[in-house]
Amino acid sequence: MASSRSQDSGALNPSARLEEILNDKIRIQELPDSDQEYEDISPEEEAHMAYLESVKIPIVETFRTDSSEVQDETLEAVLPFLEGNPNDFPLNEFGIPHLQREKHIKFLQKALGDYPAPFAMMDASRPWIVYWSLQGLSVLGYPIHEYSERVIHTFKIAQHPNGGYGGNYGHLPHLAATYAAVLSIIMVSDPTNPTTYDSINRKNLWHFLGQLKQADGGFNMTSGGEEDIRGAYCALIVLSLLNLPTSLPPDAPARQHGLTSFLDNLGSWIGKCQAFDGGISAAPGNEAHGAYAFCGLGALSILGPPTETLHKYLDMDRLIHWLSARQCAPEGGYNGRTNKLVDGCYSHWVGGCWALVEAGLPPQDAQSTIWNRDALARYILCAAQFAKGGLVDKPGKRPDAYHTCYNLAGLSAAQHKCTYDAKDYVASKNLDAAFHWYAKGRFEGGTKVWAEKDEIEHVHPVFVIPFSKVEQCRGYFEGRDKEG
Ligand code: FPP
Ligand code: K
Ligand code: ZN
Repeated sequence: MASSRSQDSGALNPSARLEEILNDKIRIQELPDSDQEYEDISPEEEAHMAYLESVKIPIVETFRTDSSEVQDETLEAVLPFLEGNPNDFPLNEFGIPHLQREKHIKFLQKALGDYPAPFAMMDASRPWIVYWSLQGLSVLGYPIHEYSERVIHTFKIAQHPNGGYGGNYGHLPHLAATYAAVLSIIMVSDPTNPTTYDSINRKNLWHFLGQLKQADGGFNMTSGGEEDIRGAYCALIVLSLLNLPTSLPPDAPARQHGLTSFLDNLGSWIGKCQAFDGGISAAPGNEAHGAYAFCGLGALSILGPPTETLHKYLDMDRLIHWLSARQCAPEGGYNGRTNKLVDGCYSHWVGGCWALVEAGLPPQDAQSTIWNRDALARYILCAAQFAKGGLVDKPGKRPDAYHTCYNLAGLSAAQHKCTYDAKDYVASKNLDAAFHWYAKGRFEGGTKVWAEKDEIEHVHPVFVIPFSKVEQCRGYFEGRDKEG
């Protein structure tokens, strides 16, 4: 069915249109005036229009700043995609573009291919590109085992002789590269072929992490590098997934300050990253940012059950208030910080916080939610899909593996229900907390936005890889460590 939404787009030039919206002269979605057009509108499309109407610019600030200028430009770029269908994507029964699954798969396959010479400067990000692409392909349901040999080879040479991973051969090891490398290896690994898991030198990795632990509880990103909350999250991810001992290696500098465990002072250090406004920042005293909120919540969800750790170290009321304020209206997607612009990658960095936050709240009705999943899905499907494949920050931007991975992770979070079961947690077991999440199928509340065939795979809310890969990896190393 040709939707009225596509017919309406471009009727006004965007800036004139925005002017009128700002002056409250017109409804965001004009209803068509001929009977013929009315017949074309399903109840679901009407609901979509009602949504656009309900979220039209809430407060107009008359004082102009650089921030208000770019915000207006962003609305001009985004609104035509929410109201119409400038990419001419096939629309679902709710009048919203279908997920362009095949195109996104092709885009990510290409992202795993060769790059022209100017991309040499991206070499330090090689592990990230591999991780984003493999995770994006997995969530789209594409079987990634064909990449396993290449992945193992890539990380065999990027593994530093003293432990940890750098971007490529000869690079110094870095915690972000190590995080992305370990997740990539785990995603293509399979317990029936242990050589993939065993390509990780866990003992050297443990020593590398020991060099990064700081006396105040946090982690440096690299030896002598910056200490920030990414370090806490990345370190806990690899410690827990690979079942590494939490005791500090004998040569760890933090031992000279009386610390004996990777976990010493860590929860309270993360707590100090909570800013005055309730958000979480990279390090104590900095500006709160959504990506760091995810790192903080993820780290605390590994340190212990979120039912205990979130309230112990964070003011959750203030954090929830801050996270809620990141969802932009009428865009529907998230921004990363106060007074900044909607961006598809925050679909995960902020959208992915909710599963963790909800796990720490008293049990609620399975179909209720404290965030607007529909609005996020609308932004992703309408505004973040690039015509030729891949997903973007916002309309007008080029797609990349990073925005493709994290838009899709956010879409998955919006589509699915997942719960935490604290009763299976064993405090005496090594970093056991993050292994008690359960995928509970489709989220059925809210209004319909995506077609059934556009439902994508579950993503583990803490590790951000497929659930099955989390279980297989931890199970493999637990078994191995029992053998001694
Ligand atoms: C600001 O960029 C972005 C940041 C300050 C943080 C970015 C960090 C991450 C995306 C991920 C960290 C997580 C791990 C696991 C390493 P900007 O000013 O360009 O964007 P903005 O205007 O949207 O804030
Ligand atoms: K951004
Ligand atoms: Zn982004």
